[in-house]
Amino acid sequence: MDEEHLVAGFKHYYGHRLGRDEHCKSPHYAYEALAMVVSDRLIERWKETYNAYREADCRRAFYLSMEFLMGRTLSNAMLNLDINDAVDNAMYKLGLELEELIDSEPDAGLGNGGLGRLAACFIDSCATLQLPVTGYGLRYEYGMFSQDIVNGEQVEKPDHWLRNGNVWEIERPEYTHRIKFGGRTETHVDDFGNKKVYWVDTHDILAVPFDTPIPGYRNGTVNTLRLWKATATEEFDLQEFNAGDYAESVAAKNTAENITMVLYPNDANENGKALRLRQQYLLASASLQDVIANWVGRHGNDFSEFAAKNCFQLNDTHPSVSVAELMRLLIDMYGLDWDEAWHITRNTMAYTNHTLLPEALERWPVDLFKQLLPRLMEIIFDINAHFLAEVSAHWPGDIDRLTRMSLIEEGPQQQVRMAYLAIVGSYSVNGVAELHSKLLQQGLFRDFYELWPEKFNNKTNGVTPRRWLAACNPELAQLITETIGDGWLTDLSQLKNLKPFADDKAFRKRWYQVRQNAKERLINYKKQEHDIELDADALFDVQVKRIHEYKRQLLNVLHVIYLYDRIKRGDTVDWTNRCVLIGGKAAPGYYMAKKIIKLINNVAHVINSDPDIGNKLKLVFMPNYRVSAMEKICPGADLSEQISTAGKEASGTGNMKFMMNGALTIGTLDGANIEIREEVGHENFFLFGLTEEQVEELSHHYDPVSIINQDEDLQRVMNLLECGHFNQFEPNIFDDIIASVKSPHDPWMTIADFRSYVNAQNHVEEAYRDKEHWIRMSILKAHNGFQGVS
Ligand code: B0W
Repeated sequence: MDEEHLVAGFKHYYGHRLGRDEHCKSPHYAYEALAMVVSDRLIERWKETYNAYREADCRRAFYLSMEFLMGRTLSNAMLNLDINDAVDNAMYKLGLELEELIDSEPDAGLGNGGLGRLAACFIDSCATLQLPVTGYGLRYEYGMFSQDIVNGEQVEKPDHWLRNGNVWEIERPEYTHRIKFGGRTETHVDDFGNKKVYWVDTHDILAVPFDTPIPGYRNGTVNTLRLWKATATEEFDLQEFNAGDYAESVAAKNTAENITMVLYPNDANENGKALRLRQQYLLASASLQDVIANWVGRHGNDFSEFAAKNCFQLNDTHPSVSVAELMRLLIDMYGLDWDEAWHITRNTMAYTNHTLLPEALERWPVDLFKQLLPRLMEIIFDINAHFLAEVSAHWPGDIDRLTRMSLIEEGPQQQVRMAYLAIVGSYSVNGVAELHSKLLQQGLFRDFYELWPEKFNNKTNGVTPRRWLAACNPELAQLITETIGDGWLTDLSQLKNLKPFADDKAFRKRWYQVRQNAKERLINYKKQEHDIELDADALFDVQVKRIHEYKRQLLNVLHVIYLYDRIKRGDTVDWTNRCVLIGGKAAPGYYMAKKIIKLINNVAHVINSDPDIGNKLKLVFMPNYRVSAMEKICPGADLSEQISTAGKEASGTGNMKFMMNGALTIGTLDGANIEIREEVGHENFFLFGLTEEQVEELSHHYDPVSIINQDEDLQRVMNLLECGHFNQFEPNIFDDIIASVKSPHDPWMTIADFRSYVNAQNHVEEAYRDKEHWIRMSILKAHNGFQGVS
């Protein structure tokens, strides 16, 4: 771990493994050599952790997720191994800039947004808590697309993150599993009357695992993230080859490998492609076979203790075909009877729901299921038959309820309701914030809650303070550690010990200075991409997250236009300079989200090029928002925008990252905002907007046009939009946006919350002008110790 060994290791890899010398100018190879040196230091601990869990024979959990939004690995690994300073010195000796090497690592962007990042934060925290948790996911060749902005519009570019290899992963072909698709089932009854089903004539592929080490924080533990890559089976190649069709054989290989080629970029949006179902089944089947093979290796075919020793956490419904797959493996492959297998399944599966949005609730057509996974479809029908019998026994004669609760939705096209399959097959169902869990119980899953109230619970999301404070904002982390010690890194509640220091003038001064430095770094980071001057004294008002109507980036833009209009009218007494930074990707097929990006860019262009506006107001769209960008952005924000329509954002986790770094929040009573506000104190949170109940009530008689007519400021904002002020040479391009906010059916009720949002923003400005007061709030906000599950 010391400097000399790090230097020697680096030289060895750089010169002998990568074959580079001092003539090589690309920082990429230096990054690779350093990553190899650091990775070496994880391997022994990794093996030891594996053996320790084996010996302890404790209960193990497997986090099944279609997304792991890991971001970069190097700086997190260095932090957790406690070798930051040694590496820094070693690189200095070698004449290298550590920062530049860190920035050479491509993000592992194997996720869309909050759901994928939550999976990444969880496995990090589990390693720190020394919990025996393994992540199972897919090794997409192409991660989340990279976003360019051309003429104000989003252009997607494929993200071939593995192009230059991946130093952190280890291929483990010895744990390959075979996955079946297609074919048909045959039922045989033996001489004793026992029924056995065979799934035959299948087109198989292989799932090959690649393991990534997940180090805990300075505790010797290294857990595993195992990602599956799809490949063709060998005999498939051979058959075709012998038939003389070499080219056909290679093409078939491609078809198999396509399955893990690309991440679907549809965050909380419709997703109905057969390839996606193949991905889901591959994840479910490979992971379950893996755990079972390990079990059988140790216990033979005795599954009596399996449920007591294993649990599978389903990250939303995406891996929920696991419920049926575990039944198939136990019954068809290991000869258990239905009741035994069902008992095991129901005691090992747990399901986390992440959204109430109807468009994100997965349903698969029965026909597609039958064709792709015929055996699984039979099992789902059987599960449904048993389940509906249970419902009938509970509510005799209640046909409506049977129809509502059936795993199969009837209609012109029968569909499998994946959320219901997950609930029926699990012992635990949780939402991700208190409000969200309550709404699940009272609304979406009400029938199921009435049947099994004991299954339902809440686990409010959390984020890892190692990546989101210690690693991304070392200066602030250092100040905190100097003040209250370093216990907060593994026990966030200790941050409350900072509270008395909010009254200490010298501490406030240092806090302010550290935050200003972070703003300067953010300004420099932005300057590399944009040629725009931002003023570090201005209020940095940031909204970064996926672009979605419910998250209401539009409300933010309406407020910016309102400020612009005020400046133009000379209404600038007691003005607070403000830089509004917005970033996020739109699902490629989401028309309105893409329009919103275009609007932000057009409004930004008008404002930033108007000499009347100057430093009073800037609007910047930050392209290609991703994990590594957030690590640069969140330390430099003053204000975090969490402004979703109440009841729509299940939790939100960006809010937590900003608050740890000392930003204040403007937000609605939605998702985890509610709990954050309780923790930090109402006076340290800028609240606005309708409550979830008010949204629901208003939806019956919502009349945005009359709201506009009664509000002069809003009228002016709408006039600017409607007269084409922001699209002078692009007529009508924003008509759909204008129509959507003016529609009485607008589910996001942007207009309804405009006035209270503007008022809350006025309070923000007032508070920001009182510097001492703002710093106090920043300290209290960051450090009242909000702690979700992290
Ligand atoms: C993500 C992807 C897909 C898909 O690819 O089909 C579907 C749904 C999601 C999704 N993401 N559903 N909810 C989320 C976000 O999850 C995080 C973590 O719990 C929450 O903080 C967000 O509020 C929620 O929108």
